Amino acid sequence: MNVISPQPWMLHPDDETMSRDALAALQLNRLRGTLTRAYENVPHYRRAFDARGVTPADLTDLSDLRHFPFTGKSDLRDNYPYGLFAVPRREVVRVHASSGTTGKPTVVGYTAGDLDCWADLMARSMATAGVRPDDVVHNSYGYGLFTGGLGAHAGAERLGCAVVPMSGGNTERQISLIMDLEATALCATPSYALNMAEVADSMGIDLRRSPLRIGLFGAEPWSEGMRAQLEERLGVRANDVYGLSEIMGPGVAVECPQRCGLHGWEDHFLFEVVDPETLEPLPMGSAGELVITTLTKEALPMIRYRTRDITRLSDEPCACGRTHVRIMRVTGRNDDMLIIRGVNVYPSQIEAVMVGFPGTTPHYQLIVDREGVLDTLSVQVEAAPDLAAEGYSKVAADVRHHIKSMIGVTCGVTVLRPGDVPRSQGKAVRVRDLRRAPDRQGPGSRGAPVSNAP
Ligand code: DLL
Repeated sequence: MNVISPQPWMLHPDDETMSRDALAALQLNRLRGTLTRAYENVPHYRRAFDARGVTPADLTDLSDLRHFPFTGKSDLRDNYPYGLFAVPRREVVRVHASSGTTGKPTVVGYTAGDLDCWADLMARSMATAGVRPDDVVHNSYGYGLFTGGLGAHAGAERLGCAVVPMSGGNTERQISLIMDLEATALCATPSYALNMAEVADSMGIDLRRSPLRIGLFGAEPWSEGMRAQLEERLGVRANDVYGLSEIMGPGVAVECPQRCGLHGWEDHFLFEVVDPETLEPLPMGSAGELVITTLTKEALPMIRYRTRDITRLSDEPCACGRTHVRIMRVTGRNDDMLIIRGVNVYPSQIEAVMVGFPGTTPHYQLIVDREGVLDTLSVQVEAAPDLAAEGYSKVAADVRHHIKSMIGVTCGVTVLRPGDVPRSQGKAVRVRDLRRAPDRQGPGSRGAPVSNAP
């Protein structure tokens, strides 16, 4: 285990500033080991490699990874619950699961070594974002099967912080405890953090006057507008943290103070961006789907896992001194994309247009429906508390016009009264897709998607 370095801003300076050549050599070595363990211990990988006519011995260079098969969420489902595990069950000491939108959950597992590594990487991520050992970390990520709560908890403890293990919900109590225990760092989804700011306001508490100074927000897409709102209302510096259960949980990548993308920890993960249609790897800098291969995971090695997250990578040197690749802010998932009358729309684009819009609050929902053969989009946005009822229709028309001119999509806009858009307790539900409502479909079909909120 790494110990805290004398340079307070880097927890693992040797690892975080490794030359790109040294990183590539380490990756090649670790990748060979991972492919071999997967091939030898996981029947699914053996079958998938055989079907592509490759064996671990075919990897002589990192670029050879392109010949190996992808892994998707459906492979986890098809091998539910333990079929992709590469170690005997007695070596697994923890499982987590995500509820997903339909059917069986996705189960992931960890050896004691995996948990140790995760705590290290989450501690490294927190330190990179600016959290320090003397911080009091109020952790509002959900505890339980969701990886957010226990992942952030272990990282904060490993860094040496005092952790308040709150989980989500019971928001008034959370606000009181933030004040009483003098929390200096907040871990939460950005939508829940905004909910907390609102509840604090209603309690007459100004969180900007509290000792809170830093926020570590992730688990869902959020915009620069949302960042501005969170910084203004909570009085924190808001940093982005990324991760996913299939790969580990939170701590796969994090923003450093330069805020020019999230450093993805390449000593433990190999990042590719592929064209979502052709699945061909794209050159550094191109936008596409993020694909991640684990390099050190023992219980659940993942080979070329298709995250569905849309982003691009940058290996330009970062002023912070860290050499690890930067993953640009994830703005959405390719399975989130809506096609409205031929225009591709990501919910995050709507958020980028709307958050901070005069006369509204940053709470919104998108309703997708179908009229005949055409998909329709309507946006429900909430009126600011000081907006008079007579002003609603003008705000609706302005938002509609703005969305049309910025994104090119025509949508209906309804302005709801303050408090009428449901508040997030974890991951926000931004889209209600009525096209898949149960009463619109035949027997055996699935219902409308629900959030995989913790
Ligand atoms: O959300 C792990 C996590 C917990 C990350 C706490 C950060 C903080 P899952 O529930 O498996 O794991 O969901 C993973 O959430 O593929 C993205 O689509 C989305 N996501 C996670 N972090 C971000 C982020 C956790 N910073 C899925 N920005 C991922 C945008 C994010 N999307």
